[in-house]
Amino acid sequence: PFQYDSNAQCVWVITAINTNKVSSPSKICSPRGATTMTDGLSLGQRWVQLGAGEVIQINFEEFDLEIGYDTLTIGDGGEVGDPKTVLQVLTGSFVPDLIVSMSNQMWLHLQTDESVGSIGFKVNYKEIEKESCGDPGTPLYGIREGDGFSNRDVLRFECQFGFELIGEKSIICQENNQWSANIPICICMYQIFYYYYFSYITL
Ligand SMILES: [Ca+2]
Repeated sequence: PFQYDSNAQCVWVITAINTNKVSSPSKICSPRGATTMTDGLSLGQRWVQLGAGEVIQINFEEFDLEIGYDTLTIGDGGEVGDPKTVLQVLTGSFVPDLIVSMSNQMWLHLQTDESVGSIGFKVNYKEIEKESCGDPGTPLYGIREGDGFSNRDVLRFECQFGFELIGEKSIICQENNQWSANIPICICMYQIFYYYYFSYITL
């Protein structure tokens, strides 16, 4: 992770060039913090090996922006900032498991205000098959039923004995290549009280 700068405007565009290569993201940063931002992305970048993919999948290893004031907007295609193409506007520390574009391009736009930074974000990106939402993984201590990640595929989740499921029991891959929800989490019964307690005090 990196400490991002205040008053920064940064843009990255990720492009799937052909069936086995994703371009290095092009990036424009202004007015300050250019080098920092580049480092932020390159830290998490992963090159796609091979594949017949045509859309871009990203997932965040780390994410924390000053909630409500610093935002990362993610959009489909190459028209940076076009409101019609916005997929997600992220702030704070809650992020989707995966975000997938519908075209072969995805843009990321970081905007920060004049004060208070945070750790920033670390993102991995790769190319996946089109009309797919990508593999969201399986919850720790959980069991997943279903292994299709294409549009209209459904994944169902259960937790191992002694663990309680928090979140959605099933999720569907929507036509816009986004899962209908994050995968659930499985937590030990004893920890449930603390989970809700801490959720409460952090709100
Ligand atoms: Ca800020």
